[in-house]
Amino acid sequence: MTRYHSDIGYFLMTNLPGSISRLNLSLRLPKVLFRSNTGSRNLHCTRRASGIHSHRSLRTLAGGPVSIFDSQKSFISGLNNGGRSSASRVLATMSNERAQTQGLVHFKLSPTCDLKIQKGDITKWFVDGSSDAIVNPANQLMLGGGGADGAIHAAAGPELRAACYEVPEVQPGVRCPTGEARITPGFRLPASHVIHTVGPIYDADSNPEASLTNAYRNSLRVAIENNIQYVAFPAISCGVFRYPIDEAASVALSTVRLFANGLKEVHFVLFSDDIYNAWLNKANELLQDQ
Ligand code: AR6
Repeated sequence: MTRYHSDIGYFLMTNLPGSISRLNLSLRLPKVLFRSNTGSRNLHCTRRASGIHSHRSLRTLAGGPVSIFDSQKSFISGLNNGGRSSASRVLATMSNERAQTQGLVHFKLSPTCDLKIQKGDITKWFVDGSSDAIVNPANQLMLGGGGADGAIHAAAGPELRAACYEVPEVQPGVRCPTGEARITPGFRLPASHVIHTVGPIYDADSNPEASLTNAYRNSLRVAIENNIQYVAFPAISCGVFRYPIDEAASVALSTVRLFANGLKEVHFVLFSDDIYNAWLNKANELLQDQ
């Protein structure tokens, strides 16, 4: 598949030293045709499946080894806050290919499915642009909102809202009941699909743990039914819906551990340090023997 990222291509053409761009492009970028603003220079690159790709990370690449060190520092400080990490995982995730993502930590969910926890903006995430999906913590109406939902709609463009509008209402004003999930294309997002789910409003739900479990479980089920191989979750219900972070981490990780089989990778892309650290702590507790 050919994708055009003309602005990123232009940045690469004009800013990266040759050796750095060759090294990192071979590790991080999809099979793309980069085109400069003038359209006069093209560059084909191959990428291994990876995480977040943004102008910011490309700028970091231009900084060379120093910026890689900076990434490792912030990664280590995240783990130190967690206080209970596995040294082998730390080392494994400090390879060059991962150094540009923010604190990416890798766990095994099963022999065929990996879990990756990182900090970042989920709207920037993708793996292959064809069998990948980000999960949108939406509301029941499914026509956009604040938080991650608002950011996802803004990045996907108005086509996403139009596609959501086509999802049938199961009752007036409800396209996706709490705990269920629906899928649409990703439109202008780098990921190919969006899985919309509705987590519980913590203080209003009669059984928030069951509802949050359902939101994760049904998102995974919808992904598998649609031949998605890579899924990225935010911390569902941990923003506007005010689910306590440690409890949410426990529900999220124990649910993906049970129901991710059939996927190649499950990612958590977490916006803030406190949530990232809670997820790492819980993953080290629940997954250390896998
Ligand atoms: N990337 C990753 N995580 C993000 C991003 C982002 N771009 N933006 C926010 N977060 P929330 P909820 C984090 O409020 O609690 C909407 O109005 C955020 O820091 O987005 O399930 C919907 O329409 C938090 O940790 O979702 C619903 O009405 C997490 O994502 C309602 O909010 C979830 O916060 C859903 O509330």
